[in-house]
Amino acid sequence: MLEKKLVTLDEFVLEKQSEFPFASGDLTRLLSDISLAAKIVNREVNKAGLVDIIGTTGHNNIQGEVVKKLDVFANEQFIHALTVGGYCCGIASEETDEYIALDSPHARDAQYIVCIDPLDGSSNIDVNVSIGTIFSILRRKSLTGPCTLEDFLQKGCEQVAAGYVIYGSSTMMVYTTGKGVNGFTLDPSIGEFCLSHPKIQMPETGKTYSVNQGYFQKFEEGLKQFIMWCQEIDDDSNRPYSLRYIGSMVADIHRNLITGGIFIYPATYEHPNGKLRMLYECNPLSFIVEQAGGRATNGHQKILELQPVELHQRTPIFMGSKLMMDHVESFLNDYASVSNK
Ligand code: AHM
Ligand code: MG
Repeated sequence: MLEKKLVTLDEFVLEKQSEFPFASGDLTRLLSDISLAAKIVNREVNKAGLVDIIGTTGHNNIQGEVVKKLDVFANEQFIHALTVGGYCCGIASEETDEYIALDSPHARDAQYIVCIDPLDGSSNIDVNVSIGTIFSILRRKSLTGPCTLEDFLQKGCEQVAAGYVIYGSSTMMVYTTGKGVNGFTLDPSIGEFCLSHPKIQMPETGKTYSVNQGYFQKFEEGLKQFIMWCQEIDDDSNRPYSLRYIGSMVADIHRNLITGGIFIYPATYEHPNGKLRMLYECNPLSFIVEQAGGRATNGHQKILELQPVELHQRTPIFMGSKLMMDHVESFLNDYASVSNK
């Protein structure tokens, strides 16, 4: 019997390049730079528990190298890979206050901008729970020379590509270039991401809602009502739903993408813009969810249509299976006039 041929991420991306007329190959190389950095980060994530044995932040490890906090390490790896690659002219990272304009002769005139959260779910790093990397790729607006802030402040619908890496029970990279969503699992024995989840489609509805319910009292009335509705017993709609909240957005979204569900990080009365960042958390994951057939909004407007005005802007976010999104939005609308506090 013939064995099925493994398709690696690099092969797949290269093959798909032909779907874009006049493609220069730069996006292909950019994705390859990101996946290389992800493999290096994955190696360190897998060793995270050994930090207690070989030293902690600021201490020397056995090789005499300084051991860094993983999120700092991940940030450096992605920035390094993108800088030496030379296929993007600027990077915005959750870990750096200002954007980085790359100024090597090649990078200055590169066409792409990358927004990245190098290691999301940082509170889970020390406790062996899944964490992730999220990235968004935009085409620059300025024509040439060093990139500008305006190059970063683009609506999510302008994204050329977006993806995430989940460092979980296995490591996966999931990405879209606006023609569906595909997932690749890292085979550690050959060090390659291999196509494992082609054409991911999010189920129209699910049985899972993901929200930090500890903050229930701080939510707007419509959301409280939706959560109580999720908990009601109703055989026809398969309720009560299950609450699953990992506190790592990538992991919560990944599960919901595969099995159906809704993820919510809403406004609270203290934080009207919620917690999550538009450019490198909400936009890329919304692009993926929409490409897989789901929806993503701030409760009222599509995330991908919001105009960012600052680099680290936050937005409330609701994203998931279509029918569950319809339900939550109708609760939000019905109770819109009930004041919070
Ligand atoms: P981080 O970028 O500091 O890691 O924060 C983002 C994370 C998300 O992955 C997750 O959904 C959320 O913060 C959890 O926040 P909370 O603990 O408030 O529920
Ligand atoms: Mg983050």
